[in-house]
Amino acid sequence: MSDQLVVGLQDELELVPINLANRPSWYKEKVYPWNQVPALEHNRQVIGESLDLLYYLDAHFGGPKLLPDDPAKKEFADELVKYTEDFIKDVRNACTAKEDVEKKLSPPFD
Ligand SMILES: N[C@@H](CCC(=O)N[C@@H](CS)C(=O)NCC(=O)O)C(=O)O
Repeated sequence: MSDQLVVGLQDELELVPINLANRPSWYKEKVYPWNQVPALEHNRQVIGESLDLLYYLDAHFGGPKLLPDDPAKKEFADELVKYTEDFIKDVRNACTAKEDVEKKLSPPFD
C-alpha cells in the first residue's frame, strides 16, 4: 500500500446500511421508491441503479476512478454490470420458482 493519503468516499458520504430482510419504511417513502439498494442521496437528488451510481460518483467525487477512461473498456464495464444484473435476476427467479428449479437454473449458468 502506498503512503499517499487517500480520502475515501466514506469521509464524504454517510453510509446507511439497509437490512433488506426488514427494510425501514422511510427508505421507500423518503429516499428510493424502488426500495432496492444501492441508492445515493446527494445534493437533494437521489440516484439508484449501480451503473448510474458509478458514473455519478466518478463525475462528482475525487479519488480513484471507478470506471476506466478508455471508451472501449468503459463500454465493456457497462456491459458487464448489465449482464451481472440479468444473471442475478435469472438466478433469483429460478431459486424462488415453485417448480423446475434445477431446469430454470441451467440457462443462466450455461
Ligand atoms: N438494477 C439495480 C438492481 C439493484 C438490486 O437488485 N439490489 C438488490 C440488492 S443487490 C436489492 O435491493 N434486492 C432487494 C429487492 O429487489 O427487493 C441496480 O443495478 O442497482
